[in-house]
Amino acid sequence: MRKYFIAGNWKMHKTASEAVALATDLVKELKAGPHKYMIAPSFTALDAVSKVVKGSNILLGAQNMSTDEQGAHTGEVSVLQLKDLGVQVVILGHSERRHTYKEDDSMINRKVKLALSHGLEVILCVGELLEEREAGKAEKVCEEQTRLGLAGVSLEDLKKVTIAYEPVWAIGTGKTATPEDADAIHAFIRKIVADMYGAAAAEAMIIQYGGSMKADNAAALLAKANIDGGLIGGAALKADTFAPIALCK
Ligand code: 3PY
Repeated sequence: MRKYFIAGNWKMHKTASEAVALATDLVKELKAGPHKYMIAPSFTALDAVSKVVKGSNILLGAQNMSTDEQGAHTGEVSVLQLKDLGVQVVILGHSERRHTYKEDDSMINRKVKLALSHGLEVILCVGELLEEREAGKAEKVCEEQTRLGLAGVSLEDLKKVTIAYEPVWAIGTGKTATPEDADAIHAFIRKIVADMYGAAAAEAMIIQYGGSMKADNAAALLAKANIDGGLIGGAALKADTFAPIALCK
């Protein structure tokens, strides 16, 4: 039986003090929550939020990291710096990184392997653009991003990977994939994982849905057999919109 993993991606929102206020509320509200939780504030708020979530049931996540451990990489943040702040999980390959900042699969794969080699958990995001879905290529795109993102990851390290299916056309648009559509792609991704790592690993793999998940659609999405949680954007920015999803049975 897989445990739901409900994660908040705060993107480029909130100053450090605003982030601390939200994290403080969430620590209280999710204290008795039955699922696995993570919040990912901006880099600038990680240090402050780290102190708030320490010892709670909420993991600290980062939204990205460099392909390199250290060096001359102006503006980048390294795995060592994240670990030093208490970060436990890193989101990699988010569609905003892939499409706005032109990160390709080989770059994302380097990041995945580096994060895992330092003991971080990884949320690997995959998902198709609207034109790819309309051209019947959603499965092909998700397969490629899954296979290339996980290339070279060992079966042991795979236990620290969550996959987030985020149809790009449903991100920040208010559109959501129907629970049936999302479940079909999740099942397909699970099949790819089975092909790469075997049936037991695929059965254990947590596959989150991301893309305008909110309180009024979360229960229907989470009721589907292959949807094991959510990577939540806009609705993660307030305790009264995130907590109902996080506490959803
Ligand atoms: C969204 O739901 O908008 C997301 O991008 C979550 O990562």
